[in-house]
Amino acid sequence: MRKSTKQRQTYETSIDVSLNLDAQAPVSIDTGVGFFDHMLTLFASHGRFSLEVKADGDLHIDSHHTVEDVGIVIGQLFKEALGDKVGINRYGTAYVPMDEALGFVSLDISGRPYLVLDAEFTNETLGNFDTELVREFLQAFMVHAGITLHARVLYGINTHHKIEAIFKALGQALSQAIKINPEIKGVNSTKGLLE
Ligand SMILES: [Mn+2]
Repeated sequence: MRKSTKQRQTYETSIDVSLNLDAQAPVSIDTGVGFFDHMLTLFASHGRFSLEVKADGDLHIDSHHTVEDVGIVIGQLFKEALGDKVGINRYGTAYVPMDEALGFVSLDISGRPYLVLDAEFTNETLGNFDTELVREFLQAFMVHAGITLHARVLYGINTHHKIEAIFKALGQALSQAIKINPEIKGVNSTKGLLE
């Protein structure tokens, strides 16, 4: 089974995460940041993987440390659960419409972290979630997972819809990329290694 679990404790956050790439349940998210919980739930359910997150962060400051640190741990768990990456598709791409907004994600589980994010949000906050933390989450996740990640909101009006489209697209692209493909012998690289 491709699964991994981790507890991480700092002076800013205390985080407990379990990931199973080969199960679709349970998905249970509790970070104290409602909108972020909503996004991670969509991320996991569209990604078709099981994800349990319990985070206690310094929300009396703001949601920055909590969102960033959860991104770090989820990224680490993906890297660990994927192991040597033998047989996985490696690439995934998804367009996701959410009413008037259209989100796009294309990614490569390459071992080379790189983020391209092209998105603008009108609302600075959604509940106690700062919308600039979308970048912080993606940055933390892709660095620690070793993923080349391109994310874009092509158009849209409503900030909630725009961010939701990105997280659903991220889940769907990941679900393709992590899938074991019987046609792929070894790792999907002419180099023979995905670090
Ligand atoms: Mn929603």
